[in-house]
Amino acid sequence: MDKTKVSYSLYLVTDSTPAILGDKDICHVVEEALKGGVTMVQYRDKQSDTGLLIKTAKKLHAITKKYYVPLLVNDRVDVALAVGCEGVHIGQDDMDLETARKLLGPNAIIGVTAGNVLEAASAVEGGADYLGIGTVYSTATKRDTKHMIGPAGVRNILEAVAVKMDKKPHVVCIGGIGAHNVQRVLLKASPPQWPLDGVAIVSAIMGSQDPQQAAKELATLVATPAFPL
Ligand code: TZP
Ligand code: MG
Repeated sequence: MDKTKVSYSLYLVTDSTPAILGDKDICHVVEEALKGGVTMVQYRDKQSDTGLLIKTAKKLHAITKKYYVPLLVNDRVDVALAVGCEGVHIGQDDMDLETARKLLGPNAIIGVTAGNVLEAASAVEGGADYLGIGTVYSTATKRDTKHMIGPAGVRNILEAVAVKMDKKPHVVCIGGIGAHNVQRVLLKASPPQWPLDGVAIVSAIMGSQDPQQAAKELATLVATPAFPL
């Protein structure tokens, strides 16, 4: 897959916990979301052991490939390598970007979580393909988040990094985003010199009883810029 052709506009991040996935099948939910229009998928599973992670990631990869959508694995470079999927998403406590790039190679998509200017600048410097900025709003999906930065916080980070760096990787934001606020978030979080490419979403799709419809609605909203009122 040519990583320069990838769209970051509606980025689905999975969750396997009963609170969000319930008794639904992860592969079914992801396929429905792909039919609805998600453009990128991250397999995020903090509970399963390595064997199950690899097994599930392989199944998900067989599905995402049918839709020409990249699959990334959260945290685990070893799982991404085992599966041969398109990349990884690493946080500040995971494997460092330089090592991940060495292991995965130049064609892999590597995304990095950034919650402040320092983290974002170092990810840009290190050659991240995209930044996942957040947490935007408080969310039950990630309870360990200490502070929420809001759309203005995302914008401030991008503005500050833009003046220091020539490189501008793709950027999405994450945390508490759904159909009710996605247009406002994109509008308020995007500085003119470095607009967001899209949003990353967990519960608004994974927790929906109709993930295809949820993704469809979000895809339409993301493609329809809000008016600055
Ligand atoms: N990182 C920051 S917030 C978050 C992650 C993985 C979870 C976002 O979940 P939701 O359900 O889209 O608010
Ligand atoms: Mg992580």
